[in-house]
This record gives sequence, structure tokens and C-alpha cells, in this order.
Amino acid sequence: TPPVSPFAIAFDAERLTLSPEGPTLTRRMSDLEGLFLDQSAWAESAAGDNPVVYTVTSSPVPEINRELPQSITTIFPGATAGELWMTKGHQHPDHQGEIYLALKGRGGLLMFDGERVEWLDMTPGTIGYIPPGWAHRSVNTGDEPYAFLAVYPGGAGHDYGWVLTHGMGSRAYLDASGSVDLRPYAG
Ligand code: S6P
Ligand code: ZN
Repeated sequence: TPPVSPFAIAFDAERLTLSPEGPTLTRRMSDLEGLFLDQSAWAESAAGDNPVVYTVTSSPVPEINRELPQSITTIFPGATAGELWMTKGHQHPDHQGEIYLALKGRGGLLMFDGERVEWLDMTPGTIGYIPPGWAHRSVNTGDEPYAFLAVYPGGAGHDYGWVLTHGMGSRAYLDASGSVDLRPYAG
């Protein structure tokens, strides 16, 4: 594959769109099987109105070695049996690092290396660094959509099975005062 030529992307900070735009992915509740602690609440929601939990809009940079793709993830506000809406979460098979930049709303970046858990509060302007070997999941902790930009090595890949096997170390809820309450993973 010949390398991509230099090009500019117009980013609309209000509408959170990229132009030109690559593939866009929509993850509904039914795509998040086995991830929420309360499986019956998940099943009821997935079989019911099956809401869109998040979207991922990519730039047209290919996901291949040496390229540096970007994407914008928008997680809608919500909770399933109290557990805040979140991305599936994944590990990069070859343990490559990644950079996130929070754009809109309030969120968290949950990371787990198999033993240690880290949580970064993400508000517009926060750069979250994901070191090699840390599985990562994003969570909307607010009451409006939470959006962030991700920049990652094109050959990084996504291992979703790792999270199903190892979990993410913690689960994110809100306490009575509206602060993030991280609970042991369990289940
Ligand atoms: C890719 C990067 C993000 C996520 C996106 C959706 O390496 O970490 O673009 O793909 O936030 O999350 P997930 O876990 O469904 O891929
Ligand atoms: Zn990633």
C-alpha cells in the first residue's frame, strides 16, 4: 500500500465532525454483551429500545502499520443499573500506546494493566496518555455527550476478548453527590 499523502482535516468542534471523514461506527446496547455487571438489565435494554451508547467517527487514514489514524468517540450520557455508559474497552495486541484529547462533556479514562487500575478525569483540554500494555475504556460521567479524540498507531489493532477475560479492574458508578464511584470489577 502506498503511504497516504499529507492532507488537512476540517474539524467542527461544535458538531464533532471530521471532513473528509472515514468510516463511522455506531455501538448500540446490543453490541455491549458481557460488559455491564447487571446482565439482566443489559439484556432488557438491548432487547428493548436498544439505545446508541456511542459512536466512533474516523479520519480517512488507514489502520495499517506506520500510519497514525485518529478518531472521535462520542459516548451518550446514561447508566445501566447504575453503571455509567462506556466503551467496550480493549487492549492493543502488540501493547502500543495511544493518546486521547477530551473535547466535550465530562468523562473518565479507565485503564487496567492486569493488576493496577488507573482513572483519569477527562474534561475538555485534558490529554490522557495510555501507556503500552494498558487496556483502556472510556466512560461518560456527565449529563451530556462526552467526546474525545484518539490518536493511535495504525497497526495497533483491538483485542476486545482481553477485557472479557481479564475485566477492567473497576466499574464506574456515581455516588449520591454525583461524584464518580469506582467499585471493584466483580463479575
Ligand atoms: C482506538 C481507540 C478508540 C476506541 C473507541 C471505541 O485504539 O482506543 O478510538 O476504539 O473509543 O472504544 P472501543 O473499546 O469500542 O474500541
Ligand atoms: Zn485503543
